[in-house]
Amino acid sequence: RVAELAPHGRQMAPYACQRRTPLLHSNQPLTEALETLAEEAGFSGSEGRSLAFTRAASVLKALPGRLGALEELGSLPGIGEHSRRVIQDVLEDGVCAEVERVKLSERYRTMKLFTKIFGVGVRTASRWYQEGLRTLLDLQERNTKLTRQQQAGLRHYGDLNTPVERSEAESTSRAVQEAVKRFLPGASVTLAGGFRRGKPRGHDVDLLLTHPEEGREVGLLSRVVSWLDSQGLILYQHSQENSYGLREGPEPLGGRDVMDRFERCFSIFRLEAQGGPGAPRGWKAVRVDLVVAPVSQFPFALLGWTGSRHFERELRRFASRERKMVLNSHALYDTRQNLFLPATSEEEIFQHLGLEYVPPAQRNA
Ligand code: DGT
Ligand code: MG
Repeated sequence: RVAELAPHGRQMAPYACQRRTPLLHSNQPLTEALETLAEEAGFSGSEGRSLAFTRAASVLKALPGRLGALEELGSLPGIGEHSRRVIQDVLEDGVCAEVERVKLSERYRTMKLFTKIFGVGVRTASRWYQEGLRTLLDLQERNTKLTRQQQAGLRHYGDLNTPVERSEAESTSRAVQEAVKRFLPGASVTLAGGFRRGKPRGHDVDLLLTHPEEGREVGLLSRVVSWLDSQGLILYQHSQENSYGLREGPEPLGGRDVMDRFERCFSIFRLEAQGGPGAPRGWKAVRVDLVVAPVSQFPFALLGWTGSRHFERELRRFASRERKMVLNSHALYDTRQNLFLPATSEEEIFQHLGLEYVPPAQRNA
């Protein structure tokens, strides 16, 4: 049974970064149910519970075939009592009553509506819900105080919640590439995020900029963004300066959702429509993240920005628990030897960690 279930005929490894997780898998109804509960737990501030459901879903995504019976769960790691019940319900009835209740609940639906606004996180959405706000119209009519980012998010709500197609991600990348070429020939633009993992569509376009000569990338981003702006390509942007390396030693980059310190631009592009007769108008708003990495940090940035989020979280957890190393999107630090472990490729980072290399298409944990 175990041999039949586990990839490569081995028992399934406990960390997602030790497994291969393809984009398409055979347990969609189960993972959808578990991920709904993970999302709902996140909305309630129960990070631990959310993580437990996410872990269970991730294990099922790595199975080579459809889970037929509850007994097959026996050999799998990380599936708790609650997840097991959900799986049993879906296997037996096709749906899980608890999940259906959540999906219909006013709180879940409102939280989903609000957190889909660019710039609105769980805390803000939760506060609005408690104040009795329920719709996007409520936000406008009650003059809710919004940041500039949230205003842009609301203005382009429809577009930003329409998936970005791969062709759109590629034309965005080309536009940025052209701008980059004007100011710094030799610099590169790399499409990361879900598209690098092979997803056909996504919620945004994640682009990494670097130059083979360390230091040459400094100052590039503001020039590129100004130029794109002058061409009418930018509907919104706010930039953040590089703040890495201001202190010596490893930076654990605390916070719940580990942010990095690269020079970075959060933006909304005005993308010319790809044509097609059904196109309602000539352009579409698309979320774009531009991140600049010095070449010595580039492999870490690439690994960190390719995702999935769960794969990244598991990599960091593996590094810290199993190897006493601190991994982030800038560097890998060995706390036993008190030194940074440099890398010129993602493969080398996996080697430092003593992990088998997992190609991007298999990081859909
Ligand atoms: P989607 O929803 O289709 O865009 O899917 P992804 O996988 O592209 O998700 P996204 O764009 O939210 O994030 C891509 C990866 O980049 C993810 O593994 C986490 C990472 N990432 C996103 N934001 C940050 C950040 O602020 N700092 C760091 N270090 N990583 C981030
Ligand atoms: Mg993305």
